[in-house]
Amino acid sequence: MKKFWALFFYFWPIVALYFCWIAPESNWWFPGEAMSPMGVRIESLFYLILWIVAIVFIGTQAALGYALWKSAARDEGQKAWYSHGSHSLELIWTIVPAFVLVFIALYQMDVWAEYRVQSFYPDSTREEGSVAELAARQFEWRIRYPAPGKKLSDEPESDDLYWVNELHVPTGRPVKINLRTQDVQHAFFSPQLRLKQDAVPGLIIPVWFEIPEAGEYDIVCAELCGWGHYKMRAKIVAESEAAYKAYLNRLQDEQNEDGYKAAEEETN
Ligand SMILES: [Cu+2]
Repeated sequence: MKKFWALFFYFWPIVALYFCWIAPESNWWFPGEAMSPMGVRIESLFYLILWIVAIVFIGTQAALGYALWKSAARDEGQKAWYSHGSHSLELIWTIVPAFVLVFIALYQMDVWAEYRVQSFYPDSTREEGSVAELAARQFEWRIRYPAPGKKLSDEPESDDLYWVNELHVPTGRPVKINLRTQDVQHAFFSPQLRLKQDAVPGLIIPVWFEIPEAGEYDIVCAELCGWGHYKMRAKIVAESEAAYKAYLNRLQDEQNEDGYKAAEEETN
């Protein structure tokens, strides 16, 4: 009976490993492929950590299984054996994880700096400034662009362009946006870009990303911000430079349309 329980407890870590193994191919894993160069790097960091954890997991489970099996196979009459532990083993399992953690901390510094530290953002984004402001509020994303040819200012300008829940950006180059919130704390999350940043009341947080391929990418809110949190879904529309410019021009025309021109054309 003891052997049965030893095998029973041994079975579950194997099931867990099996599911981890088949998860990526069965699409239970990430929300699709990483669609930005930074996303690919973040994913490779994730996999590095996952591999380290997997090796430790397999090692500890194998040791546990060995101990379970050995004691299950022991004679009924055998006496218990007490130990005060092993000083050298304790040293090893303290020093090795410490080195692993320091290694991970140093290894991810470049990616982290480029992802989060403004002075490491791509030069072009610092020269160009932000292409748009993304302001979260309960429960939508408000987008403000500067008028074509102008730079985005922190305070709204009279000729700014507005839209809701659809952010247009050009493909193939790094772009920066200003993230804000108009009420509570929200979090800007784009799963395919592997990009996540809290929007904090009172702060303007610059976020940059680069999308090589034209298409639509999800934006969701990753901070439980109220009853309508679930519906804070929006999208990034990445399109060619020309299509992006045309979109802004169209937005400008629509926004400044006062009906006068159309009416004049009708009477002619
Ligand atoms: Cu929210």
